[in-house]
Amino acid sequence: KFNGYKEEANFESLPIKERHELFIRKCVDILIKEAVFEATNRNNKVLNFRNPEDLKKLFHFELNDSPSTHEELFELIQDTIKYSVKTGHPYFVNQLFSSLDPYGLVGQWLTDALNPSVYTYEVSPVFTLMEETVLREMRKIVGFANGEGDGIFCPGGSLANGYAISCARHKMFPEVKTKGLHSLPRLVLFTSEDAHYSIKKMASFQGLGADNVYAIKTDSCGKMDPRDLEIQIKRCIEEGASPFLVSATAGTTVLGAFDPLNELADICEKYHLWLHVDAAWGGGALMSKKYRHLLSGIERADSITWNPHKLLTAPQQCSTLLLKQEGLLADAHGTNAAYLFQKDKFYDVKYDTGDKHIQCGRRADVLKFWYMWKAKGTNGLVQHIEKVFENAAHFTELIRNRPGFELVHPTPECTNICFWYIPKSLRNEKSSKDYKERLHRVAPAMKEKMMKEGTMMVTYQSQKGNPNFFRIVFQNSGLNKQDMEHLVEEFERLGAN
Ligand code: ABU
Repeated sequence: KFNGYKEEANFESLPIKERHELFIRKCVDILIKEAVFEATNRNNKVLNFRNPEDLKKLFHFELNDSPSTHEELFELIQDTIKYSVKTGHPYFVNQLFSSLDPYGLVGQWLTDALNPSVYTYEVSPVFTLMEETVLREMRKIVGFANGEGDGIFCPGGSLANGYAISCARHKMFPEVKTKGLHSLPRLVLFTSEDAHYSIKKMASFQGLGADNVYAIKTDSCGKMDPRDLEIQIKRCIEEGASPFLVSATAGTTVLGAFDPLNELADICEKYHLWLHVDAAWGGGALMSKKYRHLLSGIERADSITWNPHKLLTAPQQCSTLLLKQEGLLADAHGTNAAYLFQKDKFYDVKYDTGDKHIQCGRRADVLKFWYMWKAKGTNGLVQHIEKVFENAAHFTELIRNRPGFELVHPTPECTNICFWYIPKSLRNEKSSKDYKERLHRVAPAMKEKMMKEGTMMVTYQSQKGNPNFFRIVFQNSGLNKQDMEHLVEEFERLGAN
């Protein structure tokens, strides 16, 4: 029943400390075997899907008055692994994160073993200085002079985008901090129609209102149209509202498009607007001389969201906000809680960084990324990025002229590739009236089949009136050309009819 994970015969007679040690060692054995190696083995499934009602019956979710035995706890670990999606599996190409980096994993485990909260230097001396080091290095890579500026680790890219909105607003209207929204004119921000939904969400959350996020047209690649941006800024001014921020995207969520940052920066300078770049997804390309041109002009941004848990495959979560102006985060969000951020401490209190954040307790998301970076060196990160871009290009060429595949855009810029799979039964039906409707139903049906069989995971969506199409995402540099061929053939197998 317990797959060999039993307690020792003399377990009950051992002192509690030894019992805990044995328990932890056995759990780590299970994790290494089942959550790391078996979970990333190509011969095993990506997932073992069960409908919620069935999973409720199969899994002991309920909480009890009496304690569970260690053997029951081992079984719960195994069941958690069994029914979870193996996001480190090479064929989990569903999301803008994947892969299982051994150094990142150890960094994550070390973080959890030390259980820090990064608000004060007194509680998190090492993590505070690690954050300072990593954020400065990232700002250097972005191209901010000498890596100067400010930055924070955030719980996800959406929150990082929210911080950017808050800083931009504070810079223009510092009185908002004390007087609130009543003191302000109607503020408007601009982002492309393909931008991440968090921009709207954060505008609502901060009381600006989703209607005051003006959606700017994109071209056929998904890039923001600078001419439409200027038209919308002028419209906003004519309406008597106050434009304050443009949020550009470097690597859109679906198509992977990079907005023309230099042109947008020119417009922001002309109208004195804050330029934010949401490079949560595409920021990793900055590591490579070969691909950083995609983000040309990013050094002109006032703020940047960059998530190392995406293209750079740090374990979830690892999101950053980088700012050009030092001190703005603390000015906008600091409240000087006297019980935590005492000004009369014996060390330099500039290292008590917690008041820049809107949260109090905060995980040390830096360690896993710093540790990976140490393990691979910057050169290793560059090689990783170049490999995933090569993989994406290889996959694109494999499907470009292959019967049944049709690219949504012929030259994807990032490593997310969007395409339709057209089953044989539909291949000669393009002119029929209900073609789009029938094609729209293909991706959900194939997705259901792939989830139930557990052989791979690739997401789909419709966008701008297009019928549902697949978006496959490459950021695991452990994948090779055979994997690309396997994935293509798997689409053909699942779509056969
Ligand atoms: N920013 C979250 C992206 C989610 C995804 O499409 O993978």
